[in-house]
Amino acid sequence: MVDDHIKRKILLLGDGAVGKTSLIRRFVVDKFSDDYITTIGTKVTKKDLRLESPGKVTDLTFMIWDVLGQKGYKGIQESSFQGAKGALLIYDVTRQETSESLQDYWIPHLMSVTEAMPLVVVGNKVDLSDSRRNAQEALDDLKDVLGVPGFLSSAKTGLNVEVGFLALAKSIVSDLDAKLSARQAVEEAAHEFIVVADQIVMDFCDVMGGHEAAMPIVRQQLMKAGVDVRAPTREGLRLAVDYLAEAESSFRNAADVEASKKKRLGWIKAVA
Ligand code: G3D
Ligand code: MG
Repeated sequence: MVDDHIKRKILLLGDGAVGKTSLIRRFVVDKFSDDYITTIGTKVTKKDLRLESPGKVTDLTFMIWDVLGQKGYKGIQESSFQGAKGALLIYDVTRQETSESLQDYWIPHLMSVTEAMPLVVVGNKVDLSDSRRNAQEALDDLKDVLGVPGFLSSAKTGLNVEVGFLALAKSIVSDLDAKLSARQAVEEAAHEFIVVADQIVMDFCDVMGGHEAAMPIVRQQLMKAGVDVRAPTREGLRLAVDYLAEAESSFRNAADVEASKKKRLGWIKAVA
C-alpha cells in the first residue's frame, strides 16, 4: 500500500480554563508553561504525526483549532467548526460542570453544524484531582454515555496528552479507511453492473441479428430506463430488460421473448 499524507482539521472544545491551550502547547512543543501568551489560544497550530500499523504508514498533519471557550461566542464557534474532521472534548476533572457542558452544549452545538466525526473525550487536570479513582469512574460514565474513547490527562505533567491526540488521529484514519472501502465496494458493484449491462446489450444485438440495427433501440430503451451506462444500477437494468423485452415482442414470439428476459434478469440477480 502506498504511504499517504493526510491533512486534517481538528477542534479542541470545552469550557474556558479547562486546559485546551495548555494541552495543545504540551502536545506540540512538549512544554507546560504557566506564562504562555494567551493569544496563542486563538491560533491554529500545526502538528505532524506518523501512524504506523502493520503494513501501513500514514503521515497525518493535524491543524489544531483552539476554539474560544466562552459559551457566548456561538457565531465565531460555528464558523470555526466548518471542515473539522475530529474533535477532542476537554473538561476539567475538578469542575463537574465542565463535563456536563460537553453533553449539554459542546456536542449538540458541534453536531448541529457538522457531520458526525470521530470524538475523544479528555478529563484534564488529573494532577489536581483528590481521587484518581473517582475521576476515572466519572470519565467512564461519560464515555459510556457518549460512546467515545476517553482519557484522564494533565497538561502540567504531560500524562496522556499525546495518547489523547493519537487516539483521535487513529480514529480519524480508520474513519477514512472505512469511507474508502465503502466507496470501493460501491465502485466494485458498479463495475459488475457495467459487465452485466454489456452482456444484456450483446444478447439483444444477437437477437436483433446485428449491432447496427440493435444499438439505436438499445440506446433508447436504456435512456428510458434511466440507465447511466458508466454507472448502471440494479433497478435501472431491470427496467431496461423489461423495455427491451417490450421492443422485442413486436418481432419475436412471446415464449422466446420471455426466455431472453428471464436469462437477462438472471445475470442481474447474480451480481451480489
Ligand atoms: P483553556 O485554553 O481551556 O481556556 P488554559 O485553558 O490552557 O488556558 O488553562 C487554564 C488554566 O489551567 C491555566 O492556569 C493553566 O496553566 C491551567 N492548567 C491547564 N491544564 C492544567 C493541568 O493539567 N493541570 C494543572 N494543574 N493546571 C492546568 P492559569 O493559572 O495560567 O490561568
Ligand atoms: Mg485557551
